[in-house]
Amino acid sequence: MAHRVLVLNGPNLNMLGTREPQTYGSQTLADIEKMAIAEGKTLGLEVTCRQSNIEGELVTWIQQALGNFDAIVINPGAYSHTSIAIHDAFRAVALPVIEVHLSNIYTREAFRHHSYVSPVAMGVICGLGATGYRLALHALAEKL
Ligand code: CA2
Repeated sequence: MAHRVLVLNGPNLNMLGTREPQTYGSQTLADIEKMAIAEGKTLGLEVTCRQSNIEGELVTWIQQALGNFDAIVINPGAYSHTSIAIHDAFRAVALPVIEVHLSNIYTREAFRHHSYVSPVAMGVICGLGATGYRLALHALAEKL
């Protein structure tokens, strides 16, 4: 059976493609999700994509991933830098997680340099734009 991967995107990522293309690229979230599903197929992964602007909704989806998904790829958006709740949810489910950021958070403001998700992630990819999601799926295809 194909491995099931949940691709989660956090707050404001539904705005991709409309503003700040120099930071986040010109692709929309729909473009990225379409690409992730197609890339997943080539790798034998069944990819499901969800986005929320609500911290608790992301926590609930992470909890519900247990038993329903084999791994999670997440761009937690600004919750990366603030959310102990998302950190705790990943610890609770103990599924393999890859954290993705479109921008290089280390070349930006100091408040983006710390992520609560990174310590509970198998790996972290940042600064490579939408390619980061593809690379995360490749890593999971090798490691699952
Ligand atoms: O680089 C990333 O992927 C981020 O996770 C994006 C978050 C930011 O808070 C993180 O520090 C790094 C913000 C996403 C905002 O997306 C927008 C897209 C278009 C227009 C405005 C915001």
